Amino acid sequence: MLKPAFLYNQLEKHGVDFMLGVPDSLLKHFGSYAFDRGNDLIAANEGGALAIAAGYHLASGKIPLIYLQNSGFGNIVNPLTSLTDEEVYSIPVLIIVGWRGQPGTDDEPQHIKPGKTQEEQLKALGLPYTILSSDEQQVEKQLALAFDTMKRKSSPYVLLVPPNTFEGYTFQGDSKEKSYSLKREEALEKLILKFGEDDIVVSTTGKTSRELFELREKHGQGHHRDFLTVGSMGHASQIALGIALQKKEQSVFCIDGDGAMIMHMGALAIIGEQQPANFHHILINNGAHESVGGQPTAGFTVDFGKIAEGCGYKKTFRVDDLNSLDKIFDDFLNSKGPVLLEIMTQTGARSDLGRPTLSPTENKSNFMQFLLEE
Ligand SMILES: Cc1ncc(C[n+]2csc(CCOP(=O)(O)OP(=O)(O)O)c2C)c(N)n1
Repeated sequence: MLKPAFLYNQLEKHGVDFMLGVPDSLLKHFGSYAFDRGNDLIAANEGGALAIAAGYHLASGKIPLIYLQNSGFGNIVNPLTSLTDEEVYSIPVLIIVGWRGQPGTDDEPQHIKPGKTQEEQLKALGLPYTILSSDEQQVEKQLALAFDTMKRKSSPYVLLVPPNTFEGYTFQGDSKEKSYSLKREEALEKLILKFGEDDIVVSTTGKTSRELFELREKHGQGHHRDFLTVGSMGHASQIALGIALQKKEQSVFCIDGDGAMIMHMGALAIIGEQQPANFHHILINNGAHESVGGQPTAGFTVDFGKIAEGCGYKKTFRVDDLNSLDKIFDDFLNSKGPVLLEIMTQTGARSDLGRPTLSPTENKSNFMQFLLEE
């Protein structure tokens, strides 16, 4: 296995002094190592990371590095093809991509298609790439070729990183980090006990949906009311909006994460503009991309309440303990939407947290049956 420090030092030898990205579970050891060494810029989304890197190159002439999970590859295709591409501005950027769903490995359904098509996508885009080795000598050679190619062609180069490439590294974290006493799972448990039989729930990507699934099991509530957004990070609120506009007689609850909300924050503007009266947006804000290693988001520096109000939400609430959640919940529920409830929590999850045992298509069928029944 490859030591994150080894790759980091090699990159520094090639003159890389600007690294940023969107966290990924496969790259968490490298990303955390880089973060702890001062590379503390986490982008809103992968396209944003590439654009920031392009700006850095324009201002320094040097080659930056971005890292991302292949789920987010779609988010960089636009700036890859219309900004950094050789036929446009021709900007060199080293792009490290965590290869979830690599053929021959076991992974969750939402990672199968991105994994299976990853190499074909790179070929179709004409992007030079290599599969990162875990052997140090090999890596040195691979980097020499990557930097030579980037300098020669003045365009991006991709290092694809298969599962289990990196040795472990324990994230030291952000010293600015605040801590709240409430756990995400405790907040979710309180919420599902408050939701009614007819309430529709759309939950965000990562551990929120996994915890929601297990809590429904624990309380014998069934899973038919929940749409688990296992992929498509940042889009849960727009799925919920699409539902809310059709199901005006039912309350729709979107349970979002701070990383996900920031990833596609424009969604709030459209919810505010559409004014769905039945739209109840719940943000679980732990200030981190907790599901993939805990690297910080801008969640604790953003005033989400003000943003939502500025976008046209009718009312916003913010709580950081179960008592306050209890007290304000009826007001939140009975307020005309769109409304936002921000729940401040700590990071962390149970080590034995499982994954949904229903497939996405089973989830969809049960959910649609619930939505379409008279
Ligand atoms: C487009 C995209 N980029 C990255 C990922 C990897 N990913 C899965 S969950 C997650 C973190 C989500 O953070 P947040 O919404 O704050 O929820 P938390 O994990 O903290 O509960 C990330 C980055 C992804 N699934 N899709």
